Amino acid sequence: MTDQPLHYCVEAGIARLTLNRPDSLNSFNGEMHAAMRAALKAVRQDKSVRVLLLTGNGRGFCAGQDLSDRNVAPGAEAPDLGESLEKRYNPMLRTLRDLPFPTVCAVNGVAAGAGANIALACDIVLAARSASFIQAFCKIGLIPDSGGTWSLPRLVGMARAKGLAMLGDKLGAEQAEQWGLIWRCVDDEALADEALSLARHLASQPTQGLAYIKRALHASDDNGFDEQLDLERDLQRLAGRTSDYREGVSAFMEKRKPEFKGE
Ligand code: T3D
Repeated sequence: MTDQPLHYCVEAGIARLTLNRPDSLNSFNGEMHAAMRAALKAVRQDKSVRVLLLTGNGRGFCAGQDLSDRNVAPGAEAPDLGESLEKRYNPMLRTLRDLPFPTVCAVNGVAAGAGANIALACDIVLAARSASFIQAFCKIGLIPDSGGTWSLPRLVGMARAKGLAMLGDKLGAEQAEQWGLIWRCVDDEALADEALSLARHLASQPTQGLAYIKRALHASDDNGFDEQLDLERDLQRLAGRTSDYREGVSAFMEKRKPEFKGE
């Protein structure tokens, strides 16, 4: 690993992003935000990318905002945290959530504050058994951001969302799986391999179809049943026009393994 705050590479359709400020548990400072912004822009523009795999280097996944970047000395002007969200966190979260292919997060250690909610914004979250999720915001007088107030009640229900957000307790990966906060918890030593093999599998699937699944599930947050049926009709129409649909049906009929191109 170099000392760049973020490592980014694309290989075999998988864009791999690794947060790399291990001494501060990969917390976000201005430099890391800039690197993330550039990497997400590159990911969106690279037509070869079919999956994003996000993880962290060292013993933590991400501890959210780098608090050493905030001047809270007596008499110092209060920082405009709204501006920080508007300019940095919110665009990152919007881009991450809207990527037109699956995003996988391999939570290798503690995920706290914005770090927890960045992980939860990914489509499929795997966590090492020793990892944990902490809505640390309340402990410093803040509210869960990076989509936390939106995703937590949807993932675990309001009672647990309130407990997590207002108590800021550490939620272990096993319990996070049991509560439905994440997809799966795996042994620490298996995390990297499992995440990569999941990413490889997804990269070999009908990417356009997966993008439509994502769009439909996201839209279900706002739609009523009728609107959702209409959306399913429209997206299925588009899915039925992809070459991967043809390939899927042909392969089934010919009793062979499909070769999806992501188109
Ligand atoms: O400001 C805005 O722009 C608004 C947006 C806010 C978004 C947010 O994310 S607000 C929430 C910020 N994050 C936190 O409040 C979490 C702070 N960290 C912790 O509570 C703990 O570090 C953990 C529970 C995550 C892990 O605890 P532990 O005991 O495993 O590790 P540690 O010893 O506390 O941390 C290890 C090192 O990382 C340590 O540095 P040192 O002493 O070895 O030099 C610690 O200071 C540093 N570190 C951890 N988190 C942060 C951090 N340094 C700066 N900022 C951090 N967030």
